Amino acid sequence: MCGIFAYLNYLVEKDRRYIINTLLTGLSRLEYRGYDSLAVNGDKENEFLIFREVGKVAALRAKIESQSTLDMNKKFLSHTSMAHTRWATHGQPCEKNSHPHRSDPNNEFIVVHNGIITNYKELRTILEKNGYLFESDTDTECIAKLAKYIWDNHAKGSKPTFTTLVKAVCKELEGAFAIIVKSTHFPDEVIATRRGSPLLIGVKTQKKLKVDFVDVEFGGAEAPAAVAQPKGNSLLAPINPSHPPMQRSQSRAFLSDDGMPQPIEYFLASDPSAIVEHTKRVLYLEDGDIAHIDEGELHIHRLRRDDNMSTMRQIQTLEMELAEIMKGSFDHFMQKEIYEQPESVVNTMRGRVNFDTRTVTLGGLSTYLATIRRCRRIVFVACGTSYHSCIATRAIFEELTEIPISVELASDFLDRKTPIFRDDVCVFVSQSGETADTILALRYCLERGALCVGITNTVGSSISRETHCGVHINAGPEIGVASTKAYTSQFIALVMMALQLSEDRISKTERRNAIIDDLCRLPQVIKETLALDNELKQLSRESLVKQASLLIMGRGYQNATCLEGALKIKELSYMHSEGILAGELKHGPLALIDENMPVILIMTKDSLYPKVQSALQQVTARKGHPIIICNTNDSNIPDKYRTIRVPQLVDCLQGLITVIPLQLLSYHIAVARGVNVDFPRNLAKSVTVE
Ligand code: UD2
Ligand code: GLU
Ligand code: MG
Repeated sequence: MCGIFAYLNYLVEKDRRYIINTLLTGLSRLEYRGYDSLAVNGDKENEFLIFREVGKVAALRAKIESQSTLDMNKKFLSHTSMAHTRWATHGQPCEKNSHPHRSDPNNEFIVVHNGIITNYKELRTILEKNGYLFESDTDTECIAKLAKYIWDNHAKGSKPTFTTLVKAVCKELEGAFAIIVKSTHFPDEVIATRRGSPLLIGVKTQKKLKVDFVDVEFGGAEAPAAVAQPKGNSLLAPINPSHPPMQRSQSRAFLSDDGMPQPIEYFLASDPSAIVEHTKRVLYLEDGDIAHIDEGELHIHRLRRDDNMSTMRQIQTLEMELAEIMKGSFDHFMQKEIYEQPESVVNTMRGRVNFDTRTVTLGGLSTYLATIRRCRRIVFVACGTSYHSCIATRAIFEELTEIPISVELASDFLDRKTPIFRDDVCVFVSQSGETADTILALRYCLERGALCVGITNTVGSSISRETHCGVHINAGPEIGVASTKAYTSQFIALVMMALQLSEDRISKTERRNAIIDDLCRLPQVIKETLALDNELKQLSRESLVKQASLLIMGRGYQNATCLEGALKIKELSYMHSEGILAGELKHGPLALIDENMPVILIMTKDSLYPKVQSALQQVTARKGHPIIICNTNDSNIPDKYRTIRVPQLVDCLQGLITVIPLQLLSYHIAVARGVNVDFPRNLAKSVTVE
């Protein structure tokens, strides 16, 4: 795991040797892999020394010790320093990519970071456009550059405070982070903040500290009290056990009892193991907390939810520009997101699937695997597209884990007051992590003592926070209301979960290997499928735009694709569409078929192929003319049928590919019908009402 460690001493004299040693020991306490680096103050005012080394902490220690010009006995009465051990998500493990990252050669802002900034590409593009030169391949670097950008854009007399500045930076960041920021503009101050990734602060003093609740610095409405109680007791320390419950509208300050400056040391880390040897008085930061340490005092501010950024005009321009840049050469976000899938599926698997050893490791589930394997059944709960991702993976989940699975629509699950027990595992799938029905179902299951697992795209969302554990799908921000890349990423996250749960089943090894090998091919295969775009556009204009209705049929693994495809058509083009299980045809839907009813039939090569062929016969016998989605290598399809040919994958992953032509078709039909694709009528991106 990656790690952050920082050390501050105020009015406590320490020499450089002690400081460096403290940092190195802190780093070695954090489980590390990859490489390490740290920054300490130099000899001159406002100079940071940065040491980087690829490999173990010992190598870093040796490197620092070999610096003969460094006066290790130099004393600092007050000093701030930080260190980082990196688990690379963006860019190779090498010196250039190691933290801290800087805003510029003068280190006006330096940052260490754990986590992933999912919108770093867009930020980087805009910052580069504004003349900021990037030095690494990391996502982290955009944080430092962004801080400087915002700083530079304030006129001389009206520069922001350090806290305001970091708040403004955080507002632009998407994804997960714990960061520590240091700046030459605010010597000896440090800001630490987090969203999704852990960060805590240890405090060491001789005298007592008092906790004060001060009104927010800029007045105005702060974020309303969060619905969820923070997990656990965030204030473990005996700093002031009798403090009143914290109001979200206040900022907390930890001050000396008598108001006089007092000697104090602070230890910041991503894990308590690096702190315990120094002090037991620790404070866990919560998401959105901004900790500011200055002159020995610690102030905790809240990131405001609906900040009126009137003092920060350039941020708004930044946001507008960002939206434009993000859309790039695409006409709509939805189109862009469909095209992003070769990349987003990789992000979902990054650091989790090892294609060489054919293993899957979901960090978020690791400590819960045994419990999940022991459970009586797994209940999936979701709405809309997320529900379809559960349907799509149910069969492979059952096959690999041999645990009974049920899939529930959240609203119906609640309506039925479904019985849930302590030995159930409930999995909640939601792109935004804020879907109201799903959250209510989650709380219902929490009350009944079930283990609750989240699958979400949004770090820090309600579902991510309130579940016991889970998996972030890391698909990057999805802006189009109709979900596309989140569907494929949820699908993959669920398959990865099934793979990991079954890793102890030797009998499934061959099957697992086949799946992992095809996961590796996914980006390429998705690209090949996207190449059908022009053909699909033409098809939609020629045969579908003017229709009143469209039936999409298939069975087995393709049932979910039918449902999802029909949902896309409905929500985007306002055309009636239905996903039909081909096995059910004769029990009713066949009555709809005649020569005028448009039908798409999904007939890919898996064990159910013969059964789908018989469905095709049933349809043609009623004069239907289905368009057939089939595999590129399928030579059985008579020429009279119009086909959409997609590459073949192992049966349980095929749905990741067959859904893409339907995403594109629905997009083109909607555009041709003049619908605002990114904002279809009556729908919202995340449905936060019941
Ligand atoms: C974590 C880091 C990632 C990288 C990686 C290195 C975060 C958010 N992720 O990814 O950036 O450093 O480690 O190994 O810092 N969780 C829930 N409910 C949900 C989703 C997640 O409780 O709906 C929990 C999950 O159990 C875990 C944490 O959130 O404790 C992070 O989940 P993740 O899937 O991002 O974890 P991981 O290990 O892939
Ligand atoms: N995403 C950052 C990087 O690749 C930080 C990784 C970490 O958490 O260590 O540098
Ligand atoms: Mg959680």
